[in-house]
Amino acid sequence: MSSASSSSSWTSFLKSIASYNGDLSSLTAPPFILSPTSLVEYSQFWGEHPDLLIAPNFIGDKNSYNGPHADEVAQDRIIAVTKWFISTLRSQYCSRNESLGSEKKPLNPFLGELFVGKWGDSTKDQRLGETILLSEQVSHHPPVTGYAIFNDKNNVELQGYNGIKASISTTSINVKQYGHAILKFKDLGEDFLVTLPPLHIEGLIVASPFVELEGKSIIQSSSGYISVIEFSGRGYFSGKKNSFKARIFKNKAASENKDNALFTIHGQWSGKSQIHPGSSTSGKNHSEFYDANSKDPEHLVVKPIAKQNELESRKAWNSVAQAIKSGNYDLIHKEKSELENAQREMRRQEQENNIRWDTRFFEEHDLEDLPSDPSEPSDPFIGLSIMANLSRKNAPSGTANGDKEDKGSSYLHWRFNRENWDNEKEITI
Ligand code: CLR
Repeated sequence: MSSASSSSSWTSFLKSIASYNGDLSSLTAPPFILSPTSLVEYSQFWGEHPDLLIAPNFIGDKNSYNGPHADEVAQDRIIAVTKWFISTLRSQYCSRNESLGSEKKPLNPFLGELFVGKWGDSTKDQRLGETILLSEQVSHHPPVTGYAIFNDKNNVELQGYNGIKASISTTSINVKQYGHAILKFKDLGEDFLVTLPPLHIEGLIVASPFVELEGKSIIQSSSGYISVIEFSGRGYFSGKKNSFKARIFKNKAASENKDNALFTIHGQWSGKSQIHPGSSTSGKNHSEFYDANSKDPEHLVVKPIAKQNELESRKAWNSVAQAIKSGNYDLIHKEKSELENAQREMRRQEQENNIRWDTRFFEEHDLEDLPSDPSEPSDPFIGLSIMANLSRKNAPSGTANGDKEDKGSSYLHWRFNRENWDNEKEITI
């Protein structure tokens, strides 16, 4: 056991977890477990392999759907999207352990907090072009982050939003994700829906927390093809941490029977994985799918703090982040309270004047009903969730229609408004 785990501050943290009230941000964690990074920054982990994100755009073209190789092209694209998705997981779920030694408690973003930046093009032939990230805290209570990652050269756009609900068991924190991502290849006319897996945090007793994924993620293509990705950790079917098995099917109906898998991919998302044709992973006929350690993540380029707007995360949290780095508990508390009190005062004034904070780049859409006029463009989530038999309610991500979690009466989902970005005057990349 580390000295941290026997410290009284960790013991009292574990006790505060035991009396958990549903709001993770209310846990008073000891300084050594606090991260100087706000949760609004986590959207960047979707884009740290721009080449893999854009790769499907180079497979066939818009007309491939009608050509003799239509099936091949659609299969190659869903395999490429699955590879990109697997490539995001190491950044999403291991990067704190790799850079800070353990999972940490992120700063709880304030309403309207922004995090923006770009990825350059690291290819020799410059076929990728620049990719931009816009991330915005669209709700504070409960915390919800909206994001858009777009590449105009290739007409590719990923957008989504995230929220979590956590519950506590004796040895772990269990987290369900809410929200989804939508990946659009506008030149190909093909869209993908990506659902977010549940996760849990282990290692609490020994004061070195880490994330393990569980359950599944679904990637549904508008071509019909579907990729079903199952997660498991140490002690489950493979015995290795960060394990997954992804099966690619012709469509949702085919996915009801695992023997129908056209490809089966398995391995570790934080390490190596293999792809096998068909539904078995025992044959010799396989090749490497992805190696998470073969390629470093490409980090987002963010303006220096001096050039940032007051709403931008690193500028707004700068003094808190400095205090966390210094490990001075009283200073952390003082700096944090200052920011939080200013926020409370803003909300109070808004209420007094009967106004509501306006989100900047994202807006909520009610997706309960299909558009009344069928020629009206509808949100891709509607068609894709119908194809995959997924609920459109605000249920945990990936909830199937009729599932026990498929309840509630809200069908509101956060969507990116590109025009708002095109007309933006104050926030620059
Ligand atoms: C946020 C959305 C990202 C993926 C992701 C990765 C890690 C998750 C984070 C999400 C939500 C907040 C989270 C974090 C791991 C730990 C942290 C659950 C889902 C909690 C709030 C910290 C608890 C404190 C322990 C470290 C003791 O795309």
